[in-house]
Amino acid sequence: MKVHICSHWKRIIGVATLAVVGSVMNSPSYARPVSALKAMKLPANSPAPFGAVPTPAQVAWHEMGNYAFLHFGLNTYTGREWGYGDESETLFNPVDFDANKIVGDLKAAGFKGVVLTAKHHDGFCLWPSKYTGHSVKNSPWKNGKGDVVREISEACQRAGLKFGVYLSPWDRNHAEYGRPAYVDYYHNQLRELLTNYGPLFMVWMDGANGGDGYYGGAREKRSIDARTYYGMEEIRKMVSELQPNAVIFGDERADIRWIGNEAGQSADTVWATIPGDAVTTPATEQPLGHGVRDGEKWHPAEVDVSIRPGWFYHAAEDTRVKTPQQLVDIYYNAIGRGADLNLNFPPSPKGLLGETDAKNAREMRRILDETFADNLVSKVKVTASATRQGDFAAKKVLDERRDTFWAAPDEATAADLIFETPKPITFDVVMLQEVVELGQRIRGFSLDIWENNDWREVLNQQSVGFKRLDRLAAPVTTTKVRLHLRAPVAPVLATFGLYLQPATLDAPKISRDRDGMLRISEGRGTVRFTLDGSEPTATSPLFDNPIAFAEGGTVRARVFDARGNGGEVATASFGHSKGKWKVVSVTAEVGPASNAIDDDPKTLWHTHDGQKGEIAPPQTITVDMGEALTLKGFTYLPRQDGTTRGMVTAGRLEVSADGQNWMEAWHGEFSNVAANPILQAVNFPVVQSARYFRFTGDKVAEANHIAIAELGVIAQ
Ligand code: FUL
Repeated sequence: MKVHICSHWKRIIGVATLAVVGSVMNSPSYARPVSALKAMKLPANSPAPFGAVPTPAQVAWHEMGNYAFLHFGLNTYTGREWGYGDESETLFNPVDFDANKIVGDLKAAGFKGVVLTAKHHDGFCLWPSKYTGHSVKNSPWKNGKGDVVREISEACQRAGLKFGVYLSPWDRNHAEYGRPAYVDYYHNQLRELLTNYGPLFMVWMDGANGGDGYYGGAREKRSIDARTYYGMEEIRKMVSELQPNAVIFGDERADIRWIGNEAGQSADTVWATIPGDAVTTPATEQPLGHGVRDGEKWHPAEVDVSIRPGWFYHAAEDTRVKTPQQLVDIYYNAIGRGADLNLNFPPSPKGLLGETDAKNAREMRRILDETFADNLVSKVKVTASATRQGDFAAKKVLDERRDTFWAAPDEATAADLIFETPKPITFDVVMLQEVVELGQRIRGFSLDIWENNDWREVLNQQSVGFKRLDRLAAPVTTTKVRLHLRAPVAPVLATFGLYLQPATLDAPKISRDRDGMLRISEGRGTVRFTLDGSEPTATSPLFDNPIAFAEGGTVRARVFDARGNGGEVATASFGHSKGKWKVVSVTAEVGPASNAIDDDPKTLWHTHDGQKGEIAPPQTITVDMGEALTLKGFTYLPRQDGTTRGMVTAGRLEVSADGQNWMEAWHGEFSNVAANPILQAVNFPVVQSARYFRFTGDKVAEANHIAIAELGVIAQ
């Protein structure tokens, strides 16, 4: 869970002042830095700004476009996504840590900055904070003399990348968490980071809070009200005094909002503004994902997503690194909706990025660079149906500059720009940019191409903002393009571009039916595959007919063209096939319990009766697998339909040989499933022989019932 959830954002209208809990700021020991950011110089007779506009720091952030997240810490060594707070500092020992190499890999993939998890929810600090012993200074790494924050920040400076910090407000280690003393501690830590590590472009404040934790040995649940507890006004003040060029990621009191999911998705329409009094809301509600048109506050979205399923490094995910094409899709979802992209790379326990991670990111960059190298209309004739007096000619949209632009006269709230090319052009990507300094003005646009002596519409959308990118389903060819813009005031356009994506060999589709037969779709070429986790090459076995694959494992497949060029690698992991499985019993079911073992992620076992209400956790399902298996672990797929109601966040798995005598094989937490509902693959501490298993969902993210998409086992 990323943000403080308040389902009725209107509820807090009128709350003007926020309680600042127990924090007195010491005055900084050095001269106050001055903002280096200058507002854009607007040409004479520019239209008046419309509605909310960004601050200079927000503009600088928009201009970055993409930066990289680094999730690194004790979770890297424990395999967890959320540490409990009781992990030993001695686990941290990245023997090959090389900040220049990490930052160099990110720079090569075109990232403009890095945000490092200086402290995640487990409270472990990657810098030797003077306010806690729970940090690198008590680790064996560099004999306790190391400082990851310093090394990454300096590597960024050397490489010309910007640097930012993630400082988790929720701290499962600190004894005083939940009380005023912790707020002082948090502010003190923030001040250390704002003061000692050079210029920062971002302070990333996560909103997650699962309640329970170690808390100095208390091992209990602590509840806080995130609206008032952390002293946000004080934090804002400190950041603006000590790092005036930095933006804060967080709730509506921050500068940058969350897009509402950790899957790299966005809606077709995304507004950069929100109502001035809004609080952040769950992903499914406005205004988090979509923003609100004509909102009073400029509060643009960041798309944060990991290149792997989890945020931290887990060796088991080495084969599940997102492919270059998946990363390209994410880029369009983020940058193409006026958001920035914060793509996470988790360093390994040795302290380096995964090779595939760095390679796929570079390949993503190559595809994007090839696409955007050539604006097919950059030198063509452009005319506008109406142009404002002054230096606003239509051709200004082709000079790639945001500070020179086309603008309509005040009386025109709709206008057309027509681009005529001397020779036919073929394109499948459309790019538009507004002048955000003049507000998000455009409410709708469409694009027509001239075809068979008539106009044909190929695109029709609403929001533009800092940048809009759309990909057409297939390339189109024409000699004339008409862009129609609508706005409540005179529309303004900074840049326009048409591009053609390079051809790629798409990844094949891998599937397995309930009887355990494996299928791989053909694609344009021959399909080669591996079952040992390695990348398929031109000499890997050919896939032609379905093969029996009941025991499960990892399948990787790739299409090769006639010249032997390999396309994108598809990877799919399967547990043991569920063909012989039956539900023996269930403590309650409204959505049938069999839905949890039907291999269909869309159907749910749930206990929410629309008429009678909710049946509360804990709830247990018992499954007969039809044969004795040696189990290394189990899998749980949280509900995938975009809601967190009834989503299990903690549970138990017991096993039995005869269905009578049971033994607990695992119990624990499914960390971060609410924000990132990926497949949870849990390894048992000890391998178990069993024919039966029973799963109990103990805690849920929201509401008071159980909802489960799928359960499976990992057999030897
Ligand atoms: C989430 C956190 O709970 C995750 O662990 C991760 O840090 C992600 C970026 O934000 O809400």
